[in-house]
Amino acid sequence: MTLLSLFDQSLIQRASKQALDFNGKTYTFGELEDRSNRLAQLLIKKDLKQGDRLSFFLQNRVDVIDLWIAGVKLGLVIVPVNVLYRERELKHILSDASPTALITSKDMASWIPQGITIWDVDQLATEASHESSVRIENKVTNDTPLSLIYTSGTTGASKGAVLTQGNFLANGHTLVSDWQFTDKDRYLATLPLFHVHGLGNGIHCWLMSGCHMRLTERFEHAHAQAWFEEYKPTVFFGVPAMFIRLLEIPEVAAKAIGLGLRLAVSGSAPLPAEIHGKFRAKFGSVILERYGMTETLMNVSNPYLGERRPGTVGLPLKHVETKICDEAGQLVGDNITGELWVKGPNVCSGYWGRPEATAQAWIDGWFKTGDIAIRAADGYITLQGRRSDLIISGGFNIYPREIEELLLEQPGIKEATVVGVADPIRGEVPVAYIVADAATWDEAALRPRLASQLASFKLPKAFVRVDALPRTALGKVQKHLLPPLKS
Ligand code: MCA
Ligand code: AMP
Repeated sequence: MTLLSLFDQSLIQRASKQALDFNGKTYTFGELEDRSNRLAQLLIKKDLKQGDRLSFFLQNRVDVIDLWIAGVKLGLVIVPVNVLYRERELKHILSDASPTALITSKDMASWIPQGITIWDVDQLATEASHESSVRIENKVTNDTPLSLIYTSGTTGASKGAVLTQGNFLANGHTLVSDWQFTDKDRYLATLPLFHVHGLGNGIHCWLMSGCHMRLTERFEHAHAQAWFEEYKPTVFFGVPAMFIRLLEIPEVAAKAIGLGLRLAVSGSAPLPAEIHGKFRAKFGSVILERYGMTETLMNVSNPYLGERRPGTVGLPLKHVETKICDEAGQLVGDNITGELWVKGPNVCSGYWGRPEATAQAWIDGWFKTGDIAIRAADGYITLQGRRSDLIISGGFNIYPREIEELLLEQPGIKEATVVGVADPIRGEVPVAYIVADAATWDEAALRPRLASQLASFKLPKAFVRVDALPRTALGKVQKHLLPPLKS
């Protein structure tokens, strides 16, 4: 079984079935097969070979899907980049992954560093439309890398997780069967396609099951009610911030939406049990929470049939082994807190060009997630935090060190530390505590400077000036001793 053979159950066997609507246009699976074939023909003419990296910096659009399917056929390595990233963040990823080109759109061009080969997405689509629609298939196996997805893992520097076709196959195949996808489903896709939640889960469940997908450029809470009412999805995948936004929908409308929604999946950040309860009361739909990582795709999920227990991430998926270990790597018993380790065909085998970071995270085939977890006697796993000081805001990850380093480059800032503070919608938002020269400190000038160099979700929501940062005798900042934010 290959990833493409599973896609073919839709691309070939359901060729005339409606597959997708996006921005008022509709596409059958057969049309997607042709579009990706034409793009693959063009990419070959542009001299791309199996194993070459090709990056995209795009909002959700059908061209991202064409690129992904063409990548599977040709054995390319697709490198997605978060659209909210700015020059500094792009520079790191693009110099690390060294893709042949970055596919982007004109409106995004101003954020792209000099010296990068750019292919305009619209021009590429026009060129591809003149190509033959005959399929080119390179010899790929389940071990062929398909994507380099950047994540910070358990340490600061952003690293590319090398995910293979087999990793995506294992993940998608399990989710389609465990979550009981059929070709009758209607999946509302608002998650970004540059992260594994929207891409690895959403796109793969759709293509493997042959269901229908309505894709939006992004999630916009002002439109969410209308989207649900008009499209009537049976399936929705979201991050907690999206479910919190959906609670703004009035009671009667929410009940009607909930009637048709057989599967609402939350992940990427903790879903407060309170939101789980409120959603159930309002929509009559019980959110299914699951847990994954970029490096591993999905590991643990509440069951489709059976108890979806609020505040927990459920049970290991059927192809995944899990264990909870202490600092020394020894198993701990049930109801004892430890680090979650995972193993399975969904887990990638390492970071691109970083043998040391790979050796630190993978031990005897087990991946150390850095997530702190506890397992109940009946097997349900609850996440309790992380070993690192990762902040998750609206489902996007923020590594404090990256912002701290940038702050220290700014005039007048002598010391800086960044922490996550609770936010009712996004879960957490970053706040900076700084020691700065009174004479040169200028917050009004600092904000736009940082905004041009950081994704918007990483921009500190407040700057708190303190006389000194609380430190241990060894100089490590004690974040828990920082003064609370004044409201
Ligand atoms: C968000 N923003 C965007 C986009 N998404 N801007 C342009 N294009 C986008 N696609 C910006 C907004 O401009 C705004 O910036 C801020 O983000 C919040 O937007 P708002 O409309 O107020 O949205 P919200 O209602 O607060 O909801 C935020 C969101 C967003 C749409 C839920 O956080 C989001 O898309 N999250 C999904 C993240 C995700 O897919 N994570 C999966 C990672 P400003 O702040 O300047 O106003 S994969 C993963 O974690 C693992 C593997 C897993 O388990 O899934
Ligand atoms: P990423 O680096 O984007 O792959 O993010 C992966 C991290 O998101 C995991 O290590 C967890 O800390 C977090 N995460 C994913 N799903 C959940 C969940 N359901 N509950 C809590 N945290 C989650």
